[in-house]
Amino acid sequence: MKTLQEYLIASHAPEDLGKIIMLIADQAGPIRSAFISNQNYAGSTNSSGEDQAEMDTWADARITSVLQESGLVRAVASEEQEDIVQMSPSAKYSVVMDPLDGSSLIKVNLSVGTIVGIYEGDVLQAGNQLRAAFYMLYGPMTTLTISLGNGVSIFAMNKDGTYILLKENVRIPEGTLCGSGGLRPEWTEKHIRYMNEIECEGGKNRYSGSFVADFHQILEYGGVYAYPATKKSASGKLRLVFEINPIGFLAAQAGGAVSNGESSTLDIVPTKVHQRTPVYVGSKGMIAKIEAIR
Ligand code: AHM
Ligand code: MG
Repeated sequence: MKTLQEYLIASHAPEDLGKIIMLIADQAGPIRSAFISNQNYAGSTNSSGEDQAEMDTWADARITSVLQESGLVRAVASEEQEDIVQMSPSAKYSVVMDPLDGSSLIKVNLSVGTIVGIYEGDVLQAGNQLRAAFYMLYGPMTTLTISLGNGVSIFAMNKDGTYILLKENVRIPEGTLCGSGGLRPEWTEKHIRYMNEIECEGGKNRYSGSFVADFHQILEYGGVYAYPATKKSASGKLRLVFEINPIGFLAAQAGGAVSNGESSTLDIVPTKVHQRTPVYVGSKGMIAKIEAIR
C-alpha cells in the first residue's frame, strides 16, 4: 500500500514541493473536524462580493498560517483573500488555493473540497506551468487527487491520517455525465445548443453546486462540467487562478481537457488574481464538441 509520502519520493518531487504538499494535505483532518462548529455564514464577503461561510475563512486562515510558518512558500493567492499574500521572498514555490470549494453545501452535508495549485516562482502564471495540482474531497472518505505533471493518482485518508494510494494512472473516459451552472434563461445560444446536443445523445444531468465534487465524478465516469458565459456575466463565475487551473491541469493529466469554449484555459496568463473565465472541463470529446460550435 503506497502512501502519499512514498509516492512523492518515487515521483522525484523536489523536497520543498513535497513538504508543501504534505503540509496542506495534513490540514484535511483539522478541516473535517471544524465543520461541526462552523455551519453558518460568516457575515462577511470575499473580494468577488460573495458571502463567506465560516468554513471559508477558517480553512483559509488555517492553511495560510501553516504555509507562513513553514518558511517554504514565496506567496499565496487564495480565493478568500483580496490580494496575494507575500511570505518568504527567497522560497521557490507559490501556492494558489480555494480553501473550501462548494461552501454553500456545508449546511446540507454534501461533499466539498480544498483545491490547490503550486507554481515555481510567482502565482500569476498560466495553468500549464503548474508544478503540482491537487484537491482534497471531503465526502464519505477524504480523498486526495494529485498530479505532478506525470499522470493522476488518487489517495484516501485512513483513520491514522495517512493517505493510501487508491488508484493510479487515472484516465477520464468518454462518459455521458453533464452538469452546468448558470440559470437556463441566462445561457447563451451556443451553450443552449451544446447542452441540447449532449442531452439528445443521452447525456445524464448531474450537478451538485460543488465544483470539486462535480469534477471528481466526471474524472471517474466521464462527461463534462460547465460553468458557461451567461448573458449577465460574459466571464462566467469560476475563478481561473484558484479553481479552474488546478482542476484543468488534473483533467489534462488524466487525458481530458479544459476550455473556455474556444480554447484551452491552461494557456491563459492571468492578469488579475481573481480573474474569472467560462469553463468546460471533462472528457476530451465533450470539450472538442463545445469548441466546434461557432
Ligand atoms: P465557492 O468557491 O464560493 O464555493 O464558489 C464556487 C462554486 C463551485 O464550487 C460551484 O460549481 C459553483 O460555485 C456553483 O455555483 P451555482 O450556485 O451558481 O450553481
Ligand atoms: Mg470555489
